[in-house]
Amino acid sequence: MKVGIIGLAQSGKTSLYNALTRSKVELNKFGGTEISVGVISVPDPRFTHAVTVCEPKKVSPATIEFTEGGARIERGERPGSGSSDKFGADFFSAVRNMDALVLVTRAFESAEVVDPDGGINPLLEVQKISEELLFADLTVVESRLEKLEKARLQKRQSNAEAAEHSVLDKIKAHLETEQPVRTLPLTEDEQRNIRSYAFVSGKPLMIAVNIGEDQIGDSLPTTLDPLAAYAAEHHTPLIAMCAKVEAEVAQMEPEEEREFLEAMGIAEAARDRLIRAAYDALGVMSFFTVGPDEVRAWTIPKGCNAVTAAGAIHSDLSRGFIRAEVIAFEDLKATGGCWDDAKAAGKMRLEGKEYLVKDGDILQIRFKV
Ligand SMILES: Nc1nc2c(ncn2[C@@H]2O[C@H](COP(=O)(O)OP(=O)(O)OP(=O)(O)O)[C@@H](O)[C@H]2O)c(=O)[nH]1
Ligand SMILES: [Mg+2]
Repeated sequence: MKVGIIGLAQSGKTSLYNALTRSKVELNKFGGTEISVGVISVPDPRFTHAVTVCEPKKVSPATIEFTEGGARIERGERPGSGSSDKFGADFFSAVRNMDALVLVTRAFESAEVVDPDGGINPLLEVQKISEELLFADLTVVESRLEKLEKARLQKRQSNAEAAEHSVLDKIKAHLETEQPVRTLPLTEDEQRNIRSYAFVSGKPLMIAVNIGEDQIGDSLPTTLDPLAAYAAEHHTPLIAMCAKVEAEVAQMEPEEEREFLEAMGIAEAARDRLIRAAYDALGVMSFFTVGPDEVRAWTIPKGCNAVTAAGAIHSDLSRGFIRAEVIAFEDLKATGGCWDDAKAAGKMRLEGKEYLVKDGDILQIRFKV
């Protein structure tokens, strides 16, 4: 799963990247252009348990890849100069191949960092970037529609193009009401028709509001009420974190990090909260394969059936699917052993193609190709 970190200049993107990936990328005062990519393992107590009881030769947890740096947006010049924030072409190419986006917005006050024009306004930053994402998609849609329309008038439009035309018409109308592609309900066929466009406003979005050290606490500072209302209205997860502090403690050993966060009144690291939000926003879950050779976590869409899950492992497994052998995680845990012990205890079920895989299920696929 690829997650891109975006946001205006000096909002705390690199700090957040460092916090998430436990890296030490230098904070460049004038804005760096280098791109950082970091992969982290997704912490999951079920996975940890399976590793403990199975003692496998190889351990393959679920991972998330964070990308930062290619999607920096220059803030505009001083008020009255007529220029606005700059979204370069590289911004959109960086964003296009991500599965989800984290939008960092600045709420922290700092004497060391120049305030944005018009003062600190995290909601405005979010609105600006969201508008740009919509606008980028609208530009793509309009230029494609122009070509499709020409073909239609010349009566040389294929059926596939006609189908594409009608979805793009729908999307255009939706974007013109200032709503992102993400919120437009589309059928599976329609989604397939437009997949190659990788619309940027269609990507699951999370907002990470970068609060100051003095704003850390149990509840969101009231100054963020408008942002919270916006996030709720747009069904967008909102995560408040102090990137500077989180980046500092990310350099510690996990145990020490937890103690430090606790002492500062932070119940859970931003990293863990963000991972959960990403899973929710993407609508994905995990199943596991376990054994003495490897314990591995697989990421699949929620509500997917056994044959689709098998296909996530290998296309041969979905093609030649016979049955899925399933052990519920709780059953594996209760027997205290690995696959063979749970199976010997009668905890293994045989399921067919249509079985809806549950979060945490442990699978073995019987297949023949
Ligand atoms: N006080 C305070 N300062 C912060 C916080 N987060 C970031 N900063 C400071 O803000 C400045 C910008 O942080 P970066 O993480 O480099 O922000 P960025 O978005 O990557 O900046 P560019 O790459 O230039 O666009 C640095 O000087 C940070 O130390 C915070 O939570 N509190
Ligand atoms: Mg940076």
